[in-house]
Amino acid sequence: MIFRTAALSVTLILLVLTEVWAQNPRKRLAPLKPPKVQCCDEVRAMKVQVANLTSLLEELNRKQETDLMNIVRQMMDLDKQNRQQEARVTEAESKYSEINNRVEIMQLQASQSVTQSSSDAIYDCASLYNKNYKISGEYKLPADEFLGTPEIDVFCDMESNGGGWTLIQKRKVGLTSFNRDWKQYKKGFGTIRGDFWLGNDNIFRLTRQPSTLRIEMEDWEGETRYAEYSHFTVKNELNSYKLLIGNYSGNAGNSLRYHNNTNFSTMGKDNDKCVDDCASIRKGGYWYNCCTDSNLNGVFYRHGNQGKNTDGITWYGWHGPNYSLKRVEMKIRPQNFKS
Ligand SMILES: [Ca+2]
Repeated sequence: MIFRTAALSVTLILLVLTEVWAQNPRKRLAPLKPPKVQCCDEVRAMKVQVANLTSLLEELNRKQETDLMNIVRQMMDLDKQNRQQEARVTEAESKYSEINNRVEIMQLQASQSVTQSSSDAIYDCASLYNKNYKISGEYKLPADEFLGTPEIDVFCDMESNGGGWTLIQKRKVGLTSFNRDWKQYKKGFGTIRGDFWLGNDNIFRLTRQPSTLRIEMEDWEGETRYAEYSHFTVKNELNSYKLLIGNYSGNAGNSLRYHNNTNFSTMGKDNDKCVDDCASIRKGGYWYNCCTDSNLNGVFYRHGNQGKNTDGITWYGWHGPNYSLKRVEMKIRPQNFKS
């Protein structure tokens, strides 16, 4: 009995030991297993991350591509818009010039039809102004049958100082030489929309009625001055287009008075009151005395700098003999003109 009990005890102890033994290795192995699991999880996580990144990259690539495409498309759109705008500007410009042309034609037709139908003829821009043509621009004055002179292209200033002004001279662009001979000054030269001399025959024709002369000047600093003579006449060719002026007003100084009662001189035609040949010294056509207190048909010097030369576009009463003006306009209208 004692042996059986002891045997049972031994068996129990063995069982317990076996159990303990069986548990122990598991306990000892346990710390080995978890790192293996952690490693694989990490790899798996990394794989997932890589996959995610790859798809993100692909997405980014796609997005960049579409962005690029969008930019290209936008640029193409902009280019198209640009071209459309350019076309619109061109169209507007051509429309503008078309309208301008139409206005000019209307002005022309108006002046012509008025001459044919009206009892009072068109003499100058003042006549046109009085017939309600109040846009500044190029007009055609009809031929003068009495004088036997042809029609004249003129530029009418219908805006400044009451309008009705017929321009007889303009210096502004500076590309037209005013150093010309008698014949050219007689007939006129240049372009009506640019620099020109209307012609001594035309000026004689226009000043047969009592006229006012207004001279507007601008210097290279942008300042403007004027000189006005309420009496202005130019005689005919037989009288060498002699100048008669009087009754000055203005703020530029009276620098045409010295030229009053003198004949017109040009290159090759010395009608001045001097031993010298003023026209060749001052390089223009003008009513030279001996020689100048003004030289509005002189040489155009850019920025007024004529150095030591005395042949520029001068008006001594304002800037003296060594300063060439930037812009000059000489215009006339009848003394009795009312705007
Ligand atoms: Ca002389």
